[in-house]
Amino acid sequence: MTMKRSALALSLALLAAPVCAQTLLTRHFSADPSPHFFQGKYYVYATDDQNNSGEKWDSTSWRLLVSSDLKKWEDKGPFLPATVFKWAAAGANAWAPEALEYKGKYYFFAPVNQTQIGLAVSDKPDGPFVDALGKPLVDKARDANAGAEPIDPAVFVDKDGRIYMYFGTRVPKVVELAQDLGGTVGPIRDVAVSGFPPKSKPYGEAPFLHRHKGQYYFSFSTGWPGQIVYATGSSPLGPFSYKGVLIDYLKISTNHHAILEQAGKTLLFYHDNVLPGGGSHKRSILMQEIRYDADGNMLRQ
Ligand code: FUB
Repeated sequence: MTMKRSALALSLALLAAPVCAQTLLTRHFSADPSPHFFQGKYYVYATDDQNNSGEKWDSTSWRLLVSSDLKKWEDKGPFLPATVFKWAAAGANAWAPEALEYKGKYYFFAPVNQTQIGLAVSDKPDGPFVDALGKPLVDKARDANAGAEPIDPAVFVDKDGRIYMYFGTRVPKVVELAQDLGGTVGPIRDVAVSGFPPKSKPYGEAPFLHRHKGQYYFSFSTGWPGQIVYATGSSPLGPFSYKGVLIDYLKISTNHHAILEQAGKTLLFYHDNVLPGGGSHKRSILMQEIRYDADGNMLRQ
């Protein structure tokens, strides 16, 4: 596909943009960002759209981007193949990942083949990672209420130390994780969200949970295409009340974001179609600083 001059100008502007504007992290296609601050550096774990067929999300490895200052990003390329999980089907797709620093180790939550979520572990944020369990952490064929697609894991550690993993399409799911991360604890539950305005689609995918000033924010995509919307509540398990739109519809089929609060800043990471040759299967990761108003509403501008 030939790049239009306006798209080229946008891409170049994005690459040179300061932190408070939109920043493009890499010129390699990547999507579904999971941003973290580990050992004094920023790490973004991602779906590797650079190496998919362009027709499907069929890449088989995850991609890693690293920065010291949020301005210059090193693209470490595909850093972990889905074959790290011996139980995964041959050629299993590697989709939207998550990471967690926990008790001196680095954990990588990895949806494979839209049916299972694996857990890998490493002593360092950039690996090498090994399978932590020798079996899936969540398995559609094994676990009750795992939903249509156990994908898009997002992990939240609450102030009482309990660990929750959100995931799923069409119906948002949450399950508590064991304190040694050796498995799940209790049932997989549905997450209740109410108060959608009449024109909004319901929950689609890409759940994310964070806490700000004592309030829990549950944000997610409303589907294909979808908006990133957010809802708030007083417990990490919900119920949540719809509050508003964080990212409007994009001109591609998916919308997927994550929020990192670090050094007094709230950073929104997401993907869009901004590079030449881009599209629904060739996405690019962007970052933008956002803020809250006095009532705790999330503001993008
Ligand atoms: O990248 C594959 C899938 O597209 C993700 O799992 C979804 O969240 C959507 O972004």
